[in-house]
Amino acid sequence: MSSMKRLRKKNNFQFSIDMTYKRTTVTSALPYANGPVHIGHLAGVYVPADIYVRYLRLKGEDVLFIGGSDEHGVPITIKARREGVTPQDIVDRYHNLIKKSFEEFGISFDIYSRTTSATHRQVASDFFKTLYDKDEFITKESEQYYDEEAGVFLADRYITGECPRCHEQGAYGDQCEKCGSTLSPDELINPKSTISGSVPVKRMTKHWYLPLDRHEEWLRKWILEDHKEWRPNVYGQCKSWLDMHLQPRAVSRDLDWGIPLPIDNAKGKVLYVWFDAPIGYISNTKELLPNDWEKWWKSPDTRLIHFIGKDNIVFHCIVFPAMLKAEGSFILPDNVPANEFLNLEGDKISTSRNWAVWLHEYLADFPGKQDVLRYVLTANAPETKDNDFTWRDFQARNNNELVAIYGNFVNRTLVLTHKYFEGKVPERGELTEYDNATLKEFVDVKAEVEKLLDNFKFRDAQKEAMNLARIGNKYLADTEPWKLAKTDMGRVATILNISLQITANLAIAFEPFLPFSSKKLRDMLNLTSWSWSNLGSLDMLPAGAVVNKPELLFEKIDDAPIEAQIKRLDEIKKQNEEAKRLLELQNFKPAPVQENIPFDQFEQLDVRVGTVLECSRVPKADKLLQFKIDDGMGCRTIVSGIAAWYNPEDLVGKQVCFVANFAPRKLKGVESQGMILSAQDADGRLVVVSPSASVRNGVKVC
Ligand code: B3M
Ligand code: ZN
Repeated sequence: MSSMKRLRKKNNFQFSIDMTYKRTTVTSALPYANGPVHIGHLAGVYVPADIYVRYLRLKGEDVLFIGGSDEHGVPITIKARREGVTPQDIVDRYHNLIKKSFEEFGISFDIYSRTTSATHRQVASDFFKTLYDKDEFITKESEQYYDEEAGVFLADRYITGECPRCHEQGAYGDQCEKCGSTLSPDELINPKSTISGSVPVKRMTKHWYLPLDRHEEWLRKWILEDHKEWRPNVYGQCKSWLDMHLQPRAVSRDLDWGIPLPIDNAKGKVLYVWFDAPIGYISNTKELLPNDWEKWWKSPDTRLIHFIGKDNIVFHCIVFPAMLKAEGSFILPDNVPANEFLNLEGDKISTSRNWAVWLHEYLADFPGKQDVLRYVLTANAPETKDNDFTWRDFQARNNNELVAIYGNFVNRTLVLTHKYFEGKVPERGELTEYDNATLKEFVDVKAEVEKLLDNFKFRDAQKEAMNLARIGNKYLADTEPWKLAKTDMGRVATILNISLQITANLAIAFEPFLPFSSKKLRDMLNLTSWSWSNLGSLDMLPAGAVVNKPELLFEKIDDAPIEAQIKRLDEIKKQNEEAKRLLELQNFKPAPVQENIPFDQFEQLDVRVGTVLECSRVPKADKLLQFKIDDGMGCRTIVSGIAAWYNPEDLVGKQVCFVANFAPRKLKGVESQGMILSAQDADGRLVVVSPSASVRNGVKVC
């Protein structure tokens, strides 16, 4: 039986309680099998889950790590339709790619299965049926959009139209991607079905709902009172949901892709993807342990931990627990350490805009460097707020931390051991005060790493592990064994013995974080048995044991591959901007014509032609150009906001049209005596208006 002290916050002071448990079930969100996985997935969910599981395993605890692909839902059917293949083709393709990426990055699932498996279909059906038989659902009839040509009900994503807020064309029935508003299909102006292009009609349909309102009371107590130790972002999101009060949630859909409702009179209905997906955790456990799965889900001495991203909080903290409770025989999650999002070079990661670092591409570009990415993603883990991944930071952390601190210490220790002791661990003599002080620091690190890992603070825990390497590096630098070699080999032996023990400790401390490097290091040290309890021990390598010649644990990363990545992203950004511009041009509709005016009102406007004599940028104003115009009477200065679209020298000598009778006004300290006329294109570009043939400067435009 393992026991752990857990900090809980109550009434603003912290107290700890003793909890005992026998085993831990760890799940990580099931990624949708409609695209490859990227660094955001790894940083947000899979690396932290894997660190935690490896840590528990090292401690000798009983733990099961469950993963799998989420293979239902509308986006998969849309992708299939677009490519002219079946949804099964799509999920087969991506399930295998995702599974392989996780394996390559050392995400040590006990099982990675999928929600199209036969076991899952059965488990999810049975789960629904149990709730149905227990009267845990209600049904409601409502009007939904229906495509009469295609003969199907339309999921919100299948309806597009004009956004009622920003008037963007092509907004979806659930969201406008331009302005980010959450929409309902009813709000769209001129809705159209994306399947047939026809105008959808409303039709009555019946659905099954989980009445979350019935569960509100116990959820409120269970989360808000009993789980104050949950991360503030998780607790806060739950609180705001509960404060708004819970509504019944539909658990069925009219769709031909998914798990059919296992009841009569429900033809064409499947389980809503968010109903079946979390049950996937259970099915995958059952697939792995057909005869022994129940204790991992039903035994009160099992802890259940869900690793997820912030967009999945409500499903894991409110909806799934309500499902489990309604079923009646399951335990509830003990903690849900959800992360915020990871951005890439300052912008939100986006699959549709290809703004991501895909794991399979990373591995092709940086073969063998899985641990470097794991390290950098944990160092920047978005645990409390959104965080940013940049290639420069990636390079700096590799070169200045992994290579310069961890790798350097290990390498120096092993090189010196081979130089002075032929690769054998030397005897340790009497310890000095300085040795003892170093060892004390290093034992403290163990306690600190543990406390942090127990509280899901992976980023700080890794920092502490790196401190161990820092302590080692400093120890070697301060004791300088290479200088003592001529005079005091006994002392050199002690120093290297201690350094070697620290090295062995590093292999353990980093195993949850950097499993590939830890394995390499253990092999170098010929360390065959180890566990978390050895951490802090000074006797992992007995005197006389042989260590191998060092290989580099980490290699320096040069500028060239980093610049290549940055260039790739720059190109993607340019392509995205160009695509957006083309779309804007395509969707252009002329602005409505303004109200009529009398002719004399037009005559009041004095528009003339002049020649540009000089043109230059206005200092400290990146939008403005400053012109000297020959207006036929002399030279006038005009400032114009067209700098984004012109090189100043290209305009010199051109004739332009300008308004001559505006009162002068100062722009960024320059007095402008008029306004140059431009046409504004659909994408916002300004194009200067010129007469189609040369005319005298100063003539009027009429
Ligand atoms: N597939 C959403 C996501 O990938 C969803 C998670 C399911 S966890 C049961 O973000
Ligand atoms: Zn909009």
